[in-house]
Amino acid sequence: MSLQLLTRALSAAPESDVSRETARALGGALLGNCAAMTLPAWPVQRIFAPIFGSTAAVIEETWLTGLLPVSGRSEGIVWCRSGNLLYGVLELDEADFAGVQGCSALQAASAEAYRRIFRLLETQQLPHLWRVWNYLAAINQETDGLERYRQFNIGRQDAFLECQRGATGNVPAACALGLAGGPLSIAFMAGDQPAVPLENPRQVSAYNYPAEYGPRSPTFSRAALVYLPGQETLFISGTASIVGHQTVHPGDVVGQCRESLANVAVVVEAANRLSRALPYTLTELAYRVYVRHAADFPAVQTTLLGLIGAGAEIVYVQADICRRDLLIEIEAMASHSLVERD
Ligand code: 3EB
Repeated sequence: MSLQLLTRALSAAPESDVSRETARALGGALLGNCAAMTLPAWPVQRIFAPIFGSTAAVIEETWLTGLLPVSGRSEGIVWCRSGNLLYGVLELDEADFAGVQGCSALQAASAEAYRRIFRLLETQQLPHLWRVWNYLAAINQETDGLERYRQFNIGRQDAFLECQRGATGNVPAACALGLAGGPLSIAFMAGDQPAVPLENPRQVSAYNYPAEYGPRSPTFSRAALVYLPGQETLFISGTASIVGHQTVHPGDVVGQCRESLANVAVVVEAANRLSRALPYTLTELAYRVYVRHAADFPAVQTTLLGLIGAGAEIVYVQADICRRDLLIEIEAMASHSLVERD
């Protein structure tokens, strides 16, 4: 059993079908101008957002596994399972959730999305949600007196509580970004073993954020260590320029890059204290970096390459970060093999 992330640059042409050569794809993501592309057979999260720093129109990320996957559909979730590992993608159109009393359509859709995910995981007897990728339109827009990210947080937390999962401590690693349009899109990875959740000692845990950031706290951990036979994988959540619970370096994208990466480094240290494998380093991580303003990309790239090194694997995407004053967010992952010890 193994899990490996393969990242490739593609042209946007419909005939540039994604790697059909592999029967061992669990699922993945397409980032960029992918609207015309033929979709692969496995679950794929389409992230319709400009990508930077690549001559390609589309970046394809595919999770490869060591076992032949089994796929299925459940309540709109397209999922694929390989051994005791499951990846799924769910897209919900908010318009289908309008009119629920006392609740915005986005809040209702978010709660329903997570309820469906939890139902699938119970049915598949893979109850442990490890990592979630959340995308929604116009994340910073205020409707009915509440920013849409905050509406999403209410729906998400409601579902965790309703499904008896708790909304603190043992919660998945995640990211939540805004795109120009499109459905509520959620991809997730889950397994039969609990993840080891990690927090960042420089930051208040997101699930303990004070009420000034919204009526309900976000439900995610700063990172997760997860286990497959012979392998440990580190998922680092979207990480921003936040110290304590406050945004630092507002208006200063280079300062925010440095602070975000300093936070990633602290999370890597936390991971290394609990890891059963060899230590993780910043240079070996595979990164996805979200940049709010296209004009900031050159400064972001220069700063991060200076800090991480020119060999770093970094995909840059234009997206809105969940606080208006945040200009960038960094997420990352790596896998290490586990060598049996006496
Ligand atoms: C933060 O630290 C920045 O709501 O799932 C990062 C990762 C952020 C995940 C989420 C939000 C989320 O609060 C934002």
